[in-house]
Amino acid sequence: MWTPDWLWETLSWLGIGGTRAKLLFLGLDNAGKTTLLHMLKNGRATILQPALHPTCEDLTFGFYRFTVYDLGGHTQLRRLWPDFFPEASGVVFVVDAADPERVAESRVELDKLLAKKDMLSTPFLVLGNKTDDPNALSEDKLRQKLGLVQTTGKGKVPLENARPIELFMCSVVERQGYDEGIRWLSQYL
Ligand SMILES: Nc1nc2c(ncn2[C@@H]2O[C@H](COP(=O)(O)OP(=O)(O)OP(=O)(O)O)[C@@H](O)[C@H]2O)c(=O)[nH]1
Ligand SMILES: [Mg+2]
Repeated sequence: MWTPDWLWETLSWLGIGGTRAKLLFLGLDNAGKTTLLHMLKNGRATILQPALHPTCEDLTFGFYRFTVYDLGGHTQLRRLWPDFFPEASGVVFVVDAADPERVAESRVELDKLLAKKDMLSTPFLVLGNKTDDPNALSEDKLRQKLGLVQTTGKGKVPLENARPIELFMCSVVERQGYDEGIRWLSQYL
């Protein structure tokens, strides 16, 4: 069962716990990484330019405090991603579910990340973003296309030997779905 929000917030306010985990926001350009970061930090979506360089923000999410590295998804910026792997407590990999033609490219990048030696036990939250868009793939279709058929499970699942990985569908602009995903990820940090 989930810890209720009020308890997390009270513990955080009392300064009990509240580890600062390092999260990497990864995924193709235009997936919605920076929109998510701004929503988590400021509670609203801002009009944003594509990333020109990696950025870093501290934020609080209930009981947890995160340092988030938003690394930018353009091809040139993807080359910088490995520099951040050794530090990562967890990865949030954002996929534009409303751009089915680029899901295969997302899968290539995701598979490369999952195979990296320095992240073999790093938990991965995959967010299928933009469910508000009528072109968005269903969760089942996105799972198939990303090869995420056998995943950890969405509940509070005990850590076994396998790396935790799960797909959550979301719409950042409509503030839906990502909270559950980040809560899920937090239990493994
Ligand atoms: N419809 C819809 N659009 C979204 C959503 N989230 C983000 N967007 C839009 O997607 C576009 C790209 O968002 P960004 O957050 O800049 O994408 P990014 O992943 O940071 O891209 P790079 O910085 O290039 O790596 C913007 O026009 C956002 O407004 C969503 O939930 N629904
Ligand atoms: Mg960005």
